[in-house]
Amino acid sequence: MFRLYIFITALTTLIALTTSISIKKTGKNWYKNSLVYHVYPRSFKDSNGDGIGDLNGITSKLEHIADIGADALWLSPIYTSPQFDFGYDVANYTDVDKDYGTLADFDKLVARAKFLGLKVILDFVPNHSSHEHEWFKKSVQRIKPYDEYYIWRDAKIVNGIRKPPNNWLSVVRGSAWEWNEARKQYYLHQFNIPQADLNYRSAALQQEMKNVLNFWLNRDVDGFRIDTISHLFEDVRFLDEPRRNISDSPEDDYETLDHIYTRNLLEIYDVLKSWRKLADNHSKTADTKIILTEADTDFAMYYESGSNVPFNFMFILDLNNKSSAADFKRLIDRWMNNIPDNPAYVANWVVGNHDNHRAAFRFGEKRADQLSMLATVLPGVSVIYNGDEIGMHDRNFTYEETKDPIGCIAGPNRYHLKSRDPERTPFQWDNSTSAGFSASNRTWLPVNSNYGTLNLAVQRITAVSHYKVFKSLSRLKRRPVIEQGSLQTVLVTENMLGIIRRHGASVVALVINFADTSVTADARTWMNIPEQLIVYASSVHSKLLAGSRIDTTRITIPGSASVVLTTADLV
Ligand SMILES: *[C@@H]1O[C@H](CO)[C@@H](O)[C@H](O)[C@H]1NC(C)=O
Ligand SMILES: *[C@@H]1O[C@H](CO)[C@@H](O)[C@H](O)[C@H]1NC(C)=O
Ligand SMILES: *[C@@H]1O[C@H](CO)[C@@H](O)[C@H](O)[C@H]1NC(C)=O
Ligand SMILES: *[C@@H]1O[C@H](CO)[C@@H](O)[C@H](O)[C@H]1NC(C)=O
Ligand SMILES: *[C@@H]1O[C@H](CO)[C@@H](O)[C@H](O)[C@H]1NC(C)=O
Ligand SMILES: *[C@@H]1O[C@H](CO)[C@@H](O)[C@H](O)[C@H]1NC(C)=O
Ligand SMILES: *[C@@H]1O[C@H](CO)[C@@H](O)[C@H](O)[C@H]1NC(C)=O
Ligand SMILES: CC(=O)N[C@H]1CO[C@H](CO)[C@@H](O)[C@@H]1O
Repeated sequence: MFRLYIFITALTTLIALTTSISIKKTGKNWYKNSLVYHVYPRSFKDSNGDGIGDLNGITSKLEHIADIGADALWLSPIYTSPQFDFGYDVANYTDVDKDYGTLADFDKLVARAKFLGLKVILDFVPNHSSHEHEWFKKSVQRIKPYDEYYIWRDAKIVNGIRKPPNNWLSVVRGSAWEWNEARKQYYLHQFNIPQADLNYRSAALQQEMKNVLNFWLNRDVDGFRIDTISHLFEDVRFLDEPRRNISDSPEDDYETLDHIYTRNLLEIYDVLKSWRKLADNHSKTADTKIILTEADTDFAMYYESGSNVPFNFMFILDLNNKSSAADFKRLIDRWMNNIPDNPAYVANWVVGNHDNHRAAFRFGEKRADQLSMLATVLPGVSVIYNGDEIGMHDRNFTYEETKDPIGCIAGPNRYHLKSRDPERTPFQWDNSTSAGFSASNRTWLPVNSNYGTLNLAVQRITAVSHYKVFKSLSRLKRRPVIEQGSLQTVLVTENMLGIIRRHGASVVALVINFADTSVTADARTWMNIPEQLIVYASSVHSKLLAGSRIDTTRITIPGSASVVLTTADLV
């Protein structure tokens, strides 16, 4: 359980014996083969018994993050916020919300993370601020330069009735415009009403956001994940967006419009480039500051504008438990082939996040390990959502229990289609009160009732567990065969996908059975791998024992199982 590496002094070796310390990756290329662990602070660990996760809680569990082999943790927003949208409505970009602690707690977290060899990445929410932000209050009063920090437009008067300036819809449903009586104008909110869109056509606002990035970089953070950057700019003509022919959605649903004037405008790339420059300014002599971006199109442009990780959401958005082996192969090949030819650009694979159902829900319990295997065996950056390393499940919510504003707004008949609460329940550390998440038995979201048997403590002492599979995968990821090896994707049979990495004489072969029943095939021939390989890791329900030898000319993979085979040098 201890991962001991390069320690120079006897003292640090002693500390390492009792602590899980990652091999610290340093230099310009540190991120290229990294494992990024996404922490949802509200649900990770509560240190003060108020039922809400906090920074000191995260600090107390950093060893777990180092233990599973992560290189970096990315924190969902911790900034001051009325928590209408749980931190995605920022009221002060340079302070920590009282729910989560203080700036001093943050500094302690960073110091401890650095000690453990972990990098710290913050969420940056540039698309909008809370309407409780000082800037918004000053903007309402037309105080310069704040008057231009948000998108304000006059009403359109139709037959004497005040109407929003155009037909734009909010992502959560309904008009994207909200009337402000004090300023006598509408302001734009592409998300919820309390989340006012910032105006990036204001130079003063752009400088303000740079100050925010500098503030955190000066506190030693290693980079940012930039939230829904595709919504940063709107077309200045403010024309109506065309309707799409969608019959089964309410007419004020976001999906009913074609968002040609509000999404993915080219100006985004200039802002991103300016943030890249700023970040590079802080890493002239240090490790690269990483920028991860959430965007839905044209990821080549994001690479070229300075994003190290334009999130690849294929496992979440494009593939599901009905997808075939061929679907996976096609999409993996497409992504790899579309990365612009530049050694600075590496692939990335997102297994899950706080906005989507968990991997174990999307693909089913038996296939929960499969995505972690793909994300770690494929080249590049793996992005894991907290809890996926132990195969946590979604929790089923009633409408009355629902907290996520998107779920609440959708109403009792549709909340289950929109709410993100199911994947945000507290982390299941052990079988004590509230799964060890909190000393209180009243937590901000209920703990999943399966925590007595599904928790980290039990998986640490069980011979075969998601935790152990995950840990062995992250160990493998650090080997040259994953870091530098070649990649080949093969359809072994209609239902069997093979991913092969080779480096010198080392071979890693991930074999996935997409059928519900077992499949036997000649993997040796189709994948061109050695006749004898060793089971390095296998999905929890597969019954293929790690360490056993496999004859690849007649390999049998149980239904829905996946297995990582390697040459003996890698075991
Ligand atoms: C944000 O919080 C910091 C630290 O508490 C404070 O100094 C600053 O004035 C606040 N900024 C705004 C815009 O409210
Ligand atoms: C929407 O449907 C109408 C009538 O069925 C059709 O004329 C129009 O071309 C369709 N628009 C799109 C964008 O498909
Ligand atoms: C980079 O740093 C220098 C000196 O610290 C500063 O003058 C310059 O404005 C910075 N550039 C950016 C893009 O932040
Ligand atoms: C497939 O996923 C859906 C949800 O996306 C789920 O309802 C269904 O149970 C899953 N099927 C299996 C076999 O896991
Ligand atoms: C989840 O809850 C809803 C509403 O209470 C119920 O209709 C549904 O059957 C439940 N699903 C599962 C998998 O328990
Ligand atoms: C709780 O977990 C501990 C080990 O972490 C185990 O010894 C104990 O039996 C478990 N209790 C129950 C009720 O499952
Ligand atoms: C929660 O804790 C309180 C106080 O310790 C206790 O009285 C109560 O029975 C507990 N409730 C549950 C559901 O465990
Ligand atoms: C709109 C927004 O808030 N962008 C991020 C930007 O805001 C939404 C709200 O979640 C967040 O969910 C997004 O993640």
